[in-house]
Amino acid sequence: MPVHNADIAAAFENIADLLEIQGANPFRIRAYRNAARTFSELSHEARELLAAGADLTRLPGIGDDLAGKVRELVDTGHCGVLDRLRKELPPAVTELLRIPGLGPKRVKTLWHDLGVQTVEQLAHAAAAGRIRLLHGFGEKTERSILEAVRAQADQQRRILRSVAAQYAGSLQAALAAVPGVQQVTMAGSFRRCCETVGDLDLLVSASDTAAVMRRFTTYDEVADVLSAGDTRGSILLKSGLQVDLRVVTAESYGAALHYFTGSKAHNIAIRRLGQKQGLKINEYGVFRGRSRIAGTTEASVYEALGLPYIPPELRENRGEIEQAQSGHLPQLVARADLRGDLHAHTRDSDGRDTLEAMAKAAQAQGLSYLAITDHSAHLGVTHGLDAARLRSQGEAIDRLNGTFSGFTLLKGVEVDILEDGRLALSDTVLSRLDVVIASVHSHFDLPRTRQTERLLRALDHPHVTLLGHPSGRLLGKRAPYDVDMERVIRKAGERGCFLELNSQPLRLDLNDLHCRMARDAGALVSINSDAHSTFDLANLESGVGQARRGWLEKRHVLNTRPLGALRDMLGINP
Ligand code: DGT
Ligand code: CA
Ligand code: CA
Ligand code: ZN
Repeated sequence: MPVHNADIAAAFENIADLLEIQGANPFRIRAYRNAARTFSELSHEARELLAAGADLTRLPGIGDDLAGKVRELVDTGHCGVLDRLRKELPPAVTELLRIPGLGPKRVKTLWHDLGVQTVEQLAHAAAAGRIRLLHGFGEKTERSILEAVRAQADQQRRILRSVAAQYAGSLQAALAAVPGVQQVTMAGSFRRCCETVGDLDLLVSASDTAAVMRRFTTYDEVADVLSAGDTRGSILLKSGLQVDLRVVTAESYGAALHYFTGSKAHNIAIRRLGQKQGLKINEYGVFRGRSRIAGTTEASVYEALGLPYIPPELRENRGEIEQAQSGHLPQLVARADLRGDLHAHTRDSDGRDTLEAMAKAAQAQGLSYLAITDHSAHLGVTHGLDAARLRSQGEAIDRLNGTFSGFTLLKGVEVDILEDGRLALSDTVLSRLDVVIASVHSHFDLPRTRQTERLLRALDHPHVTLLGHPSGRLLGKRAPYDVDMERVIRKAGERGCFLELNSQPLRLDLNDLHCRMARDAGALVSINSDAHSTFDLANLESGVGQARRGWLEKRHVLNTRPLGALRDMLGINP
């Protein structure tokens, strides 16, 4: 069974957790956590990179030792260190660490004093009032543990789209290889480019239905076959991801694709619109009385209703049907529209690659400019740049730019927004740069009014170009900070500042609704990779998916501008 990046990340997270409960060296623990993050965000499968002879030590935070463990996992499906740790500790104990408020010390106490080893046992103990009796715990802690357990149960049912994509690809390929298969598409929330998916919905058209079902239920990553009929089935993959399959004839493929792409709200609205025109719409086609008038392609379904094709990212019943009716659907931005990227790190701060390597990779991705925006020197940021180091990086950029043709590195920084909204670098330093990204990396839990004032003040700063990852959320890990985002977005529009759509799979920040708010407020959005290595430039693809969900067109996206126009907009001298 092939090992996916998500498996590697999970193994490393597990090792880190177990080491943490054992009270191991914090640096060692951090190394595993960083490695887990690297693999969970990597857009290429490690096993494919290895097969292609790539050197994994070029990835952020991966040295020889960790690269060796990845190879071991890929080759054998096991990791010796993890197996050993698991013998020393009950594995479910690590799940307790994921409950907000429970660190290794408390987990150890719960385990030793109450024998609590699983989240379920934890919930029982909390409900029975046994936790408040422990040393270092109180009634309040007990209550928040119970709440956290419930919140986590809701959250954990969904997985990142970028992670699901790793499983989707190989499954689709396996089914596409079955003789008689014509089309294979991942429908559902996956096709609508949602940030997270509850399950995968696979649609296949084939002449031999039984062969497709056989291949599906015997796929080598199946943990459990939940159901298997003639034309529909559901499996649970070993990763815990559920996949629903529908097999249809080529004739009704379009209607089925429309139905299973959803969203449910969009489907219902479309069906209602059909009813008004005397049409019946279901997953087999569009019918007038007994005659079938459309359904072979998705476009034909919309056409039968007198509508233009509505892209999947818009299908949330958020006004797209009305806009389609009046001929005002947005012309959504596409990856090919991006001319550059305004957020990237190098090994000068916490990135992995050199200026030159980042430039080459960006050029290979079809970009004509890349802003280098390493972190500012500040408390808690490792290797942040101060004025002197920024200056010498700028000189290196000038030298390199002299050697490129058709490509330009821009000079920038990602500067911390301090607690009170001031920036961590002086005006003089900032004024010399082309791109200043202001980001919050601390004090996430200020009260709403103070957090809002803080961001507004940062946007008022004359040298700020972009507000970085504006809400600060990490999908499934950290909630957005409490801030009046509407006001922040309006302010950016008024001030002529730009808002980042950070494309890291864990961030995708701005979210879709905020993108749309930015569009309405006249604040341009910059779709940025926030690359910490050359591999991460591929993040831009996810960012574009999110931007499309937010109704953004090419004109609403700052980095669709060619360099000359961008320079004019940012007031940079060539
Ligand atoms: P998810 O899986 O929670 O991320 O979201 P979806 O949108 O993929 O939802 P899912 O997997 O339950 O169903 C896939 C699509 O099938 C959904 O987007 C629309 C269609 N569908 C499912 N149930 C219904 C229904 O009761 N009525 C209609 N009209 N469509 C449905
Ligand atoms: Ca789904
Ligand atoms: Ca489903
Ligand atoms: Zn960054």
